[in-house]
Amino acid sequence: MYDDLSLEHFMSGLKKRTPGEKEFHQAVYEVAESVIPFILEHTRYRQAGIIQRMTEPDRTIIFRVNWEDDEGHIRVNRGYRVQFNNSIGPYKGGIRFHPSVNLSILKFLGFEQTFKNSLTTLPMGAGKGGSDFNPKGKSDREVMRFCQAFMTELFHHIGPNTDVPAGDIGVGAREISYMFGQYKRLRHEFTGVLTGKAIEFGGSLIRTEATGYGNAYFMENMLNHHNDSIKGKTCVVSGSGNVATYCTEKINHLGGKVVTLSDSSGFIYDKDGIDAEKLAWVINLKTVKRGRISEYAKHFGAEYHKGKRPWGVPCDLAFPCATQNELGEDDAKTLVANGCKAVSEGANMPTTVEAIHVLLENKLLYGPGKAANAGGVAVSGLEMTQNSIRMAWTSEELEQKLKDIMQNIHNNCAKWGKEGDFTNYVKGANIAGFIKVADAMLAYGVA
Ligand code: NDP
Ligand code: 2IT
Repeated sequence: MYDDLSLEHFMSGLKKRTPGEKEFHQAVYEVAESVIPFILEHTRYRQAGIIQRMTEPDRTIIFRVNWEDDEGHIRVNRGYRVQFNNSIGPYKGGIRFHPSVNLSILKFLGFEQTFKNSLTTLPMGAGKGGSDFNPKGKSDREVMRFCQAFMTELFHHIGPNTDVPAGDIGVGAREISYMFGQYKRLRHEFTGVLTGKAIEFGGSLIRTEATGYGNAYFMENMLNHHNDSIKGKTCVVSGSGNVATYCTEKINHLGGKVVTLSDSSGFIYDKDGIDAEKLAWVINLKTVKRGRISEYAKHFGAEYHKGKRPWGVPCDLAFPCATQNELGEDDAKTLVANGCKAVSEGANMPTTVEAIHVLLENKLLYGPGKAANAGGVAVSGLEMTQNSIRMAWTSEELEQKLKDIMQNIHNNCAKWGKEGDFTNYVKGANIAGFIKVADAMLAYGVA
């Protein structure tokens, strides 16, 4: 049945089965490019149809969410949970609230999560969920009512040993708290069913910082592996949310200088660097005042470029930390022309396939999100462990564990991605992530 396992034949079958799911096709293509040649060398994976099974979620739950806004109008949104693969642990992955959310985006994210969670070495399967609800401009009470309504359906499908969601775009501490409160009320049970909780009710220290810190550590690992480091480097970061801000913080700790941040309206360029004090101001702007990054330019007298992304600013290192497909082929060419040496992805799939090819052809060090941003879900895994043993580790212990996990992910990717003197981290991450899940699936037989 799987006689023709060429990339083209496999992708055309996938596209026929999932018409219109362009982000999902893109995520699968990026994996299949490196994993299919590996499968062709290892017939056990081919005969068992592992890649065909891995690209079909275990199940997808889609539901209506009704809620009432502050004016008393009834609003309707769509909720989702894609339970992608639980071969190596309970489904695990974030929840995204953004108007662009659709099945294709959640399937791409759930698929990526399979490899990412495997790379952490912790026992976590893969899932992703969310809604087309837009939290921007909503009052706290509206967000609360939405989160409660969302959880009123979702709670049937999740549990601490079944499926453990967390945050993603538009879902931070506030939303996790509202959802956890509703789960606890509906189930009449206090369990670690969500990660990213507040410290008072079972959250883990360092979880808030983990994705951004982990991404900076991944970059540092790639550079160290090639006899270099972040110290003294000019860095361009996109986004100004959870991942972007804590990535900036860790770059600062490691001696780099971050000169840009962005949001969906534009980017700021601060040639003097975004130091700890300015960063604290940004975190307050984004998490408390819920304002726009343009206000930074006014407040600190920096440049603001409306409607633009930051990739044209000359840099040594680039850290896309906002959203998918935010770095295209022309942006990659600009980075190369400006002498950029490495790209490490805090966001999921921020770089298009064409842009990845440009980076690899020009021998940049390129850390794909499934490896470079795995620190977030890794500390989520550590939050699950702490909930299970009913104890809490210290910040120092957790940061050391995060550092060790990122180093281990790096080394595993470097091992499988070695191409002479060059390290192809895309190939490395895909193959290293694939093996653990594939071997578990083989062990279960046809299940
Ligand atoms: P936040 O909601 O905290 O921040 C998102 C940031 O990205 C904001 O600055 C936002 O700007 C910007 N952004 C969102 N959508 C777009 C868009 N369509 N175009 C331009 N800018 C956009 O989310 P996170 O920081 O948590 O997530 C950022 C990325 O990191 C996502 O790809 C997410 O999947 C990934 N990630 C997150 C993890 C986590 O632990 N939170 C873990 C691993 C990966 P604006 O305010 O204008 O919308
Ligand atoms: O993309 C991701 O890895 C996340 N949004 C975090 C998932 C998690 O379960 O912590």
